[in-house]
Amino acid sequence: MKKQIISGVQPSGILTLGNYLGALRNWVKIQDEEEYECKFFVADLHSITVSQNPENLRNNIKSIVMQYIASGIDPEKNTIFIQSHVHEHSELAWLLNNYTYIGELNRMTQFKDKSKKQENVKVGLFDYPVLMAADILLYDADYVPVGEDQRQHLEITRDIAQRFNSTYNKEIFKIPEALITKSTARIMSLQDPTKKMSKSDENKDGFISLLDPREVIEKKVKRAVTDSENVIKYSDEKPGIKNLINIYSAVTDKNIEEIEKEFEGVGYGKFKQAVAGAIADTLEPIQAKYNELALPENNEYIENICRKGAEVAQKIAKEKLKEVQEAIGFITK
Ligand code: ATP
Ligand code: LTN
Repeated sequence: MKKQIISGVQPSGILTLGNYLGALRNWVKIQDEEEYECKFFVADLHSITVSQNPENLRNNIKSIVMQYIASGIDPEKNTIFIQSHVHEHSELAWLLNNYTYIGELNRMTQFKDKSKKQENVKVGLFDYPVLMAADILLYDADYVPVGEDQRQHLEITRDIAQRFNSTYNKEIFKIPEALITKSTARIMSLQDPTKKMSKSDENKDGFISLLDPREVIEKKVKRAVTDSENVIKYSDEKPGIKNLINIYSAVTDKNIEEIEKEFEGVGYGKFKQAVAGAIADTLEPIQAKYNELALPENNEYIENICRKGAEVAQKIAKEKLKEVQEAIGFITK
Protein backbone atom coordinates (compact mmCIF):
# COMPACT_ATOMS: atom_id res chain seq x y z
CA MET A 1 0.00 0.00 0.00
CA LYS A 2 1.51 3.34 -1.06
CA LYS A 3 1.74 6.27 1.36
CA GLN A 4 -0.98 8.79 0.64
CA ILE A 5 -0.16 12.46 0.08
CA ILE A 6 -2.60 15.34 -0.19
CA SER A 7 -2.20 19.09 -0.46
CA GLY A 8 -3.83 22.15 -1.96
CA VAL A 9 -3.51 25.87 -2.59
CA GLN A 10 -6.25 28.49 -2.47
CA PRO A 11 -7.11 30.18 -5.78
CA SER A 12 -6.77 33.60 -4.19
CA GLY A 13 -4.36 34.87 -6.85
CA ILE A 14 -1.31 33.80 -8.79
CA LEU A 15 1.11 31.63 -6.83
CA THR A 16 4.02 33.41 -5.20
CA LEU A 17 7.63 32.34 -4.99
CA GLY A 18 6.74 31.47 -1.36
CA ASN A 19 4.04 29.03 -2.47
CA TYR A 20 6.38 27.56 -5.04
CA LEU A 21 9.39 27.06 -2.77
CA GLY A 22 7.37 26.23 0.36
CA ALA A 23 4.89 23.85 -1.24
CA LEU A 24 4.80 23.18 -5.00
CA ARG A 25 8.46 22.39 -5.48
CA ASN A 26 8.25 19.77 -2.75
CA TRP A 27 5.19 18.23 -4.35
CA VAL A 28 7.16 17.88 -7.58
CA LYS A 29 9.95 16.08 -5.72
CA ILE A 30 7.54 13.75 -3.93
CA GLN A 31 5.69 12.71 -7.09
CA ASP A 32 8.83 10.99 -8.36
CA GLU A 33 9.14 8.73 -5.34
CA GLU A 34 7.63 5.34 -5.96
CA GLU A 35 6.24 4.89 -2.46
CA TYR A 36 3.87 7.86 -2.64
CA GLU A 37 0.49 8.37 -4.23
CA CYS A 38 -0.36 12.07 -4.51
CA LYS A 39 -3.49 14.17 -4.79
CA PHE A 40 -3.31 17.91 -5.34
CA PHE A 41 -6.40 20.06 -5.39
CA VAL A 42 -7.43 23.68 -5.83
CA ALA A 43 -8.91 24.81 -2.50
CA ASP A 44 -11.70 26.94 -3.96
CA LEU A 45 -14.02 26.38 -0.99
CA HIS A 46 -11.31 27.77 1.27
CA SER A 47 -10.74 30.85 -0.84
CA ILE A 48 -14.24 32.27 -0.25
CA THR A 49 -13.46 32.73 3.46
CA VAL A 50 -12.27 36.15 2.28
CA SER A 51 -14.27 38.00 -0.35
CA GLN A 52 -13.62 37.07 -3.98
CA ASN A 53 -14.79 38.64 -7.23
CA PRO A 54 -16.65 35.91 -9.21
CA GLU A 55 -14.90 36.58 -12.51
CA ASN A 56 -11.46 36.60 -10.90
CA LEU A 57 -12.24 33.49 -8.90
CA ARG A 58 -13.31 31.58 -12.01
CA ASN A 59 -10.10 32.55 -13.79
CA ASN A 60 -7.91 31.87 -10.78
CA ILE A 61 -9.23 28.34 -10.25
CA LYS A 62 -8.27 27.27 -13.77
CA SER A 63 -5.07 29.24 -13.59
CA ILE A 64 -3.96 27.39 -10.44
CA VAL A 65 -4.44 24.05 -12.19
CA MET A 66 -2.24 25.32 -15.04
CA GLN A 67 0.32 26.65 -12.57
CA TYR A 68 0.47 23.21 -10.89
CA ILE A 69 1.20 21.54 -14.21
CA ALA A 70 3.60 24.26 -15.37
CA SER A 71 5.52 23.88 -12.09
CA GLY A 72 6.08 20.23 -12.86
CA ILE A 73 3.13 18.37 -11.33
CA ASP A 74 2.54 15.54 -13.78
CA PRO A 75 -1.20 14.98 -14.34
CA GLU A 76 -0.47 11.43 -15.46
CA LYS A 77 1.19 10.52 -12.18
CA ASN A 78 -1.01 12.48 -9.76
CA THR A 79 -4.65 13.20 -9.18
CA ILE A 80 -5.43 16.89 -9.72
CA PHE A 81 -8.90 18.14 -8.88
CA ILE A 82 -11.00 21.10 -7.82
CA GLN A 83 -12.17 20.86 -4.22
CA SER A 84 -15.79 21.95 -4.82
CA HIS A 85 -16.20 19.21 -7.45
CA VAL A 86 -16.10 16.67 -4.64
CA HIS A 87 -18.99 17.73 -2.39
CA GLU A 88 -17.92 15.23 0.27
CA HIS A 89 -15.39 17.85 1.48
CA SER A 90 -18.18 20.22 2.55
CA GLU A 91 -20.23 17.40 3.96
CA LEU A 92 -17.49 15.94 6.11
CA ALA A 93 -16.59 19.44 7.31
CA TRP A 94 -20.12 19.82 8.69
CA LEU A 95 -19.86 16.51 10.53
CA LEU A 96 -16.42 17.35 11.93
CA ASN A 97 -17.73 20.67 13.22
CA ASN A 98 -19.42 18.60 15.88
CA TYR A 99 -16.12 17.17 17.07
CA THR A 100 -14.25 20.49 17.16
CA TYR A 101 -14.10 22.98 20.02
CA ILE A 102 -14.62 26.70 19.62
CA GLY A 103 -11.70 27.18 22.01
CA GLU A 104 -9.26 25.35 19.74
CA LEU A 105 -10.36 27.27 16.62
CA ASN A 106 -9.96 30.51 18.57
CA ARG A 107 -6.29 29.74 18.99
CA MET A 108 -5.54 29.53 15.25
CA THR A 109 -3.08 32.27 14.30
CA GLN A 110 -4.28 32.42 10.67
CA PHE A 111 -7.78 33.18 11.98
CA LYS A 112 -6.46 35.81 14.35
CA ASP A 113 -4.47 37.50 11.55
CA LYS A 114 -7.11 37.34 8.83
CA SER A 115 -10.06 38.29 11.05
CA LYS A 116 -8.34 41.60 11.80
CA LYS A 117 -8.89 42.45 8.14
CA GLN A 118 -12.64 41.66 8.12
CA GLU A 119 -15.12 44.19 9.44
CA ASN A 120 -17.73 41.52 10.10
CA VAL A 121 -15.77 38.36 10.74
CA LYS A 122 -17.24 35.46 8.79
CA VAL A 123 -18.08 32.04 10.26
CA GLY A 124 -16.36 30.48 7.23
CA LEU A 125 -13.06 32.07 8.17
CA PHE A 126 -13.39 30.70 11.69
CA ASP A 127 -14.33 27.24 10.41
CA TYR A 128 -11.53 27.09 7.81
CA PRO A 129 -9.39 24.55 9.72
CA VAL A 130 -12.32 22.11 10.00
CA LEU A 131 -12.78 22.11 6.23
CA MET A 132 -9.05 21.58 5.92
CA ALA A 133 -9.27 18.62 8.31
CA ALA A 134 -12.02 17.17 6.09
CA ASP A 135 -9.83 17.62 2.97
CA ILE A 136 -7.09 15.58 4.56
CA LEU A 137 -9.04 12.95 6.50
CA LEU A 138 -11.26 11.95 3.56
CA TYR A 139 -8.24 10.44 1.81
CA ASP A 140 -6.45 8.69 4.69
CA ALA A 141 -3.48 10.94 4.03
CA ASP A 142 -0.18 9.92 5.64
CA TYR A 143 1.65 13.14 4.79
CA VAL A 144 0.61 16.68 3.94
CA PRO A 145 3.36 18.76 2.28
CA VAL A 146 2.83 22.42 3.26
CA GLY A 147 4.65 25.55 4.42
CA GLU A 148 5.27 26.37 8.07
CA ASP A 149 2.15 28.56 8.36
CA GLN A 150 -0.03 25.46 8.00
CA ARG A 151 1.55 23.46 10.82
CA GLN A 152 -1.07 24.57 13.33
CA HIS A 153 -3.86 23.47 10.98
CA LEU A 154 -2.27 20.05 10.69
CA GLU A 155 -2.15 19.77 14.46
CA ILE A 156 -5.83 20.53 14.84
CA THR A 157 -6.57 18.01 12.06
CA ARG A 158 -4.76 15.35 14.09
CA ASP A 159 -6.67 16.33 17.24
CA ILE A 160 -10.04 16.17 15.49
CA ALA A 161 -9.19 12.79 13.94
CA GLN A 162 -8.06 11.35 17.26
CA ARG A 163 -11.13 12.69 19.05
CA PHE A 164 -13.44 11.18 16.44
CA ASN A 165 -11.68 7.82 16.53
CA SER A 166 -11.79 7.63 20.29
CA THR A 167 -15.45 8.71 20.45
CA TYR A 168 -16.42 5.67 18.38
CA ASN A 169 -13.57 3.48 19.52
CA LYS A 170 -12.65 2.73 15.93
CA GLU A 171 -9.77 3.76 13.65
CA ILE A 172 -11.95 5.58 11.12
CA PHE A 173 -9.37 8.27 10.35
CA LYS A 174 -5.66 7.92 9.70
CA ILE A 175 -3.62 10.44 11.73
CA PRO A 176 -1.73 12.58 9.18
CA GLU A 177 1.64 14.26 9.50
CA ALA A 178 2.80 17.61 8.12
CA LEU A 179 5.72 17.42 5.70
CA ILE A 180 7.61 20.72 5.93
CA THR A 181 10.94 21.46 4.25
CA LYS A 182 12.83 23.51 6.79
CA SER A 183 14.93 25.73 4.51
CA THR A 184 11.95 27.00 2.47
CA ALA A 185 9.19 26.63 5.08
CA ARG A 186 8.66 30.36 5.41
CA ILE A 187 9.71 32.71 2.63
CA MET A 188 9.25 36.26 3.89
CA SER A 189 7.74 39.36 2.29
CA LEU A 190 10.26 41.47 0.37
CA GLN A 191 8.72 44.60 1.85
CA ASP A 192 8.44 43.40 5.45
CA PRO A 193 10.81 40.50 6.18
CA THR A 194 9.07 39.82 9.51
CA LYS A 195 5.87 38.83 7.64
CA LYS A 196 5.40 35.82 5.37
CA MET A 197 5.25 36.35 1.62
CA SER A 198 1.58 36.08 0.70
CA LYS A 199 -0.28 36.19 -2.61
CA SER A 200 -3.09 38.29 -1.15
CA ASP A 201 -0.72 41.02 0.09
CA GLU A 202 -2.05 44.34 -1.17
CA ASN A 203 1.51 45.60 -1.58
CA LYS A 204 2.54 43.82 -4.80
CA ASP A 205 6.21 44.61 -4.15
CA GLY A 206 6.05 42.25 -1.16
CA PHE A 207 5.82 39.12 -3.29
CA ILE A 208 7.22 37.66 -6.48
CA SER A 209 4.56 35.99 -8.53
CA LEU A 210 5.29 32.85 -10.50
CA LEU A 211 4.34 34.76 -13.65
CA ASP A 212 6.30 37.98 -13.05
CA PRO A 213 8.56 38.86 -16.02
CA ARG A 214 12.31 39.23 -15.44
CA GLU A 215 12.19 43.07 -15.32
CA VAL A 216 9.52 43.01 -12.64
CA ILE A 217 11.49 40.48 -10.59
CA GLU A 218 14.58 42.69 -10.87
CA LYS A 219 12.62 45.73 -9.78
CA LYS A 220 10.99 43.98 -6.80
CA VAL A 221 14.25 42.46 -5.55
CA LYS A 222 16.02 45.78 -5.96
CA ARG A 223 13.36 47.42 -3.78
CA ALA A 224 13.49 44.62 -1.18
CA VAL A 225 13.85 45.99 2.34
CA THR A 226 17.26 45.26 3.88
CA ASP A 227 19.51 46.85 6.52
CA SER A 228 22.18 49.42 5.81
CA GLU A 229 25.22 47.31 6.70
CA ASN A 230 25.94 46.29 3.09
CA VAL A 231 27.42 42.94 4.19
CA ILE A 232 26.05 39.60 2.91
CA LYS A 233 25.81 37.69 6.17
CA TYR A 234 23.19 35.18 7.29
CA SER A 235 21.85 36.39 10.62
CA ASP A 236 18.55 36.76 12.49
CA GLU A 237 19.44 40.40 13.02
CA LYS A 238 19.34 40.93 9.25
CA PRO A 239 15.94 39.44 8.30
CA GLY A 240 15.82 41.04 4.84
CA ILE A 241 19.22 39.72 3.76
CA LYS A 242 18.57 36.39 5.48
CA ASN A 243 15.41 36.01 3.39
CA LEU A 244 17.23 36.85 0.15
CA ILE A 245 20.00 34.38 1.01
CA ASN A 246 17.38 31.70 1.71
CA ILE A 247 15.71 32.38 -1.63
CA TYR A 248 19.01 32.42 -3.50
CA SER A 249 20.04 29.19 -1.81
CA ALA A 250 16.74 27.53 -2.74
CA VAL A 251 16.87 28.52 -6.41
CA THR A 252 20.57 27.78 -6.94
CA ASP A 253 21.02 24.80 -4.56
CA LYS A 254 24.08 26.53 -3.06
CA ASN A 255 24.48 26.42 0.71
CA ILE A 256 24.65 29.43 3.02
CA GLU A 257 28.45 29.37 3.52
CA GLU A 258 29.05 29.13 -0.21
CA ILE A 259 26.80 32.12 -0.76
CA GLU A 260 28.44 34.24 1.96
CA LYS A 261 31.79 33.47 0.35
CA GLU A 262 30.57 34.17 -3.17
CA PHE A 263 29.45 37.66 -2.14
CA GLU A 264 32.25 38.54 0.27
CA GLY A 265 33.16 42.20 -0.16
CA VAL A 266 30.30 42.70 -2.60
CA GLY A 267 27.54 45.21 -1.81
CA TYR A 268 23.76 44.67 -1.72
CA GLY A 269 23.29 46.02 -5.25
CA LYS A 270 25.33 43.24 -6.90
CA PHE A 271 23.90 40.60 -4.59
CA LYS A 272 20.33 41.63 -5.39
CA GLN A 273 21.06 41.47 -9.12
CA ALA A 274 22.31 37.90 -8.70
CA VAL A 275 19.26 36.92 -6.63
CA ALA A 276 16.84 38.42 -9.15
CA GLY A 277 18.63 36.71 -12.05
CA ALA A 278 18.56 33.32 -10.33
CA ILE A 279 14.84 33.65 -9.53
CA ALA A 280 14.03 34.67 -13.11
CA ASP A 281 16.05 31.70 -14.47
CA THR A 282 14.07 29.35 -12.23
CA LEU A 283 10.70 30.78 -13.22
CA GLU A 284 11.36 31.12 -16.95
CA PRO A 285 10.63 27.50 -17.95
CA ILE A 286 7.55 27.48 -15.70
CA GLN A 287 6.25 30.60 -17.42
CA ALA A 288 6.88 29.16 -20.89
CA LYS A 289 4.92 26.02 -20.01
CA TYR A 290 2.16 28.09 -18.42
CA ASN A 291 1.75 30.26 -21.52
CA GLU A 292 1.40 27.17 -23.63
CA LEU A 293 -1.23 25.64 -21.32
CA ALA A 294 -3.16 28.92 -21.30
CA LEU A 295 -3.76 28.80 -25.07
CA PRO A 296 -7.49 28.36 -25.83
CA GLU A 297 -6.83 25.06 -27.63
CA ASN A 298 -5.60 23.55 -24.36
CA ASN A 299 -8.71 24.43 -22.41
CA GLU A 300 -10.26 21.03 -22.96
CA TYR A 301 -7.08 19.28 -21.84
CA ILE A 302 -7.20 21.17 -18.53
CA GLU A 303 -10.91 20.53 -18.06
CA ASN A 304 -10.42 16.82 -18.69
CA ILE A 305 -7.70 16.60 -16.08
CA CYS A 306 -10.01 18.19 -13.51
CA ARG A 307 -12.96 16.01 -14.47
CA LYS A 308 -10.94 12.79 -14.29
CA GLY A 309 -9.29 13.92 -11.06
CA ALA A 310 -12.62 14.64 -9.39
CA GLU A 311 -13.90 11.19 -10.36
CA VAL A 312 -10.90 9.45 -8.84
CA ALA A 313 -11.07 11.56 -5.67
CA GLN A 314 -14.80 11.24 -5.23
CA LYS A 315 -14.73 7.43 -5.29
CA ILE A 316 -12.45 7.48 -2.27
CA ALA A 317 -14.15 10.38 -0.52
CA LYS A 318 -17.58 8.80 -0.85
CA GLU A 319 -16.47 5.60 0.88
CA LYS A 320 -14.84 7.46 3.74
CA LEU A 321 -17.86 9.71 4.25
CA LYS A 322 -20.11 6.65 4.43
CA GLU A 323 -17.89 5.07 7.05
CA VAL A 324 -18.10 8.26 9.11
CA GLN A 325 -21.88 8.51 8.77
CA GLU A 326 -22.29 4.91 9.87
CA ALA A 327 -20.02 5.38 12.87
CA ILE A 328 -22.07 8.39 13.98
CA GLY A 329 -25.34 6.49 13.65
CA PHE A 330 -26.86 7.86 10.48
CA ILE A 331 -28.84 5.55 8.22
CA THR A 332 -26.92 5.56 4.94
CA LYS A 333 -28.56 5.12 1.53
P1 ATP B 1 -3.31 33.91 0.92
O1 ATP B 1 -2.43 35.12 0.79
O2 ATP B 1 -4.51 33.92 0.02
O3 ATP B 1 -3.63 33.55 2.33
P2 ATP B 1 -0.97 32.30 0.63
O4 ATP B 1 -0.06 32.92 -0.35
O5 ATP B 1 -0.67 32.45 2.06
O6 ATP B 1 -2.47 32.72 0.34
P3 ATP B 1 -1.93 29.55 0.55
O7 ATP B 1 -2.83 29.22 -0.57
O8 ATP B 1 -2.55 29.81 1.87
O9 ATP B 1 -1.00 30.79 0.18
O10 ATP B 1 -0.80 28.46 0.70
C1 ATP B 1 -0.48 27.47 -0.25
C2 ATP B 1 0.73 26.69 0.22
O11 ATP B 1 1.90 27.51 0.18
C3 ATP B 1 0.64 26.21 1.68
O12 ATP B 1 1.24 24.94 1.77
C4 ATP B 1 1.42 27.22 2.44
O13 ATP B 1 1.93 26.71 3.65
C5 ATP B 1 2.52 27.54 1.46
N1 ATP B 1 3.03 28.90 1.66
C6 ATP B 1 2.31 30.05 1.58
N2 ATP B 1 3.08 31.13 1.77
C7 ATP B 1 4.34 30.64 1.99
C8 ATP B 1 5.59 31.28 2.27
N3 ATP B 1 5.69 32.58 2.36
N4 ATP B 1 6.67 30.50 2.45
C9 ATP B 1 6.57 29.15 2.36
N5 ATP B 1 5.42 28.50 2.10
C10 ATP B 1 4.31 29.22 1.92
N1 LTN C 1 -4.96 25.94 4.11
C1 LTN C 1 -4.07 25.65 3.03
C2 LTN C 1 -4.74 25.20 1.80
C3 LTN C 1 -5.38 23.91 2.07
C4 LTN C 1 -4.71 22.67 2.29
C5 LTN C 1 -5.75 21.73 2.54
C6 LTN C 1 -3.39 22.27 2.31
C7 LTN C 1 -6.70 23.68 2.19
N2 LTN C 1 -6.93 22.36 2.47
C8 LTN C 1 -5.45 20.38 2.82
C9 LTN C 1 -3.12 20.93 2.57
C10 LTN C 1 -4.14 20.00 2.83
C11 LTN C 1 -3.29 26.88 2.77
O1 LTN C 1 -2.31 26.76 2.19
N3 LTN C 1 -3.72 28.02 3.19
